[in-house]
Amino acid sequence: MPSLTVHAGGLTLRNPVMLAAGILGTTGASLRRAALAGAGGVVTKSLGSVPRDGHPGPTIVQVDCGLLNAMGLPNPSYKKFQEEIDIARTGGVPVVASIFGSSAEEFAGIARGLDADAFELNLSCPHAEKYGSELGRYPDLVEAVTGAVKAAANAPVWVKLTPNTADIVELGQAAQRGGADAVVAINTLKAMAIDIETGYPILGNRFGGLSGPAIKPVAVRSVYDLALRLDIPVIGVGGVTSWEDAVEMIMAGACAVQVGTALQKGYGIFEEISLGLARYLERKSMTLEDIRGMAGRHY
Ligand code: RRO
Repeated sequence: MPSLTVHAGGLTLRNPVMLAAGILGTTGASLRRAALAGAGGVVTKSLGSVPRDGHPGPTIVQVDCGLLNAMGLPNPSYKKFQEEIDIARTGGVPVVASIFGSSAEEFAGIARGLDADAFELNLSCPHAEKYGSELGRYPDLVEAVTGAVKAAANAPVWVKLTPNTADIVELGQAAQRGGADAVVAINTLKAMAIDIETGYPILGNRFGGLSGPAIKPVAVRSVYDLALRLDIPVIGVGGVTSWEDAVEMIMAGACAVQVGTALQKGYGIFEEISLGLARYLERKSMTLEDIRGMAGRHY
């Protein structure tokens, strides 16, 4: 079987199929389980500087084409999560801490106080006042936050970008100027659902983020544009459900992919995607490097 090892944004991954932020990342045990099930790396639920309950329920609704969530950044604070990261690390793969704040200083403070294998800056949650895309849609703020965390952190810094913008490449370029080791594209698309019997929005927060198969073409296009224009690696996330999706994302230019909503199928998804990817490469007599960015070389 061809090697699936990748060097992505300052980390070495035994395979390019990672657990995405926000899914099963709330305990060390579930992160470890994803690692033992075959994930090449795992990302925690986003961590802030103080404990947070999140939005009122309902916080998740299944729609025809994917999943709509407005969790609202619930987390016990980064200080209380260090022991979970230490447990997650016993799974034997890199543990990436997703972090959020409302200013460059708050982000930097968390990165300084947390021991993780890399940081993924959440500059893209689509539905939290003062956080996420409320900062992350401004290139100057993306650059400032990235620069502050790079100066504070002793681990690689990845920046997760929002698709809820006119030009995601501008945001990627800002992250690159700030010194990011990689960008991660994309977070969820701002969306909503309405109960037609009552006329009420279904989510407690009214608006939420759409994930799953519906957003995969948006993610593929975003990864493609970013990979063509940036010098730093791009990690692809958004609707990856099968090994074919992973191949498509890598052909768009991704070094690695993250799987979130498809975890509804169970932990077996990691091995299923890795195995499918390896068999595909073997059948085509190609390596991961051969197919990475292939779609961009045809024009
Ligand atoms: O917690 C959430 O509601 C959430 C976050 Br932090 C995010 O980045 N993306 C998302 O869809 N939901």
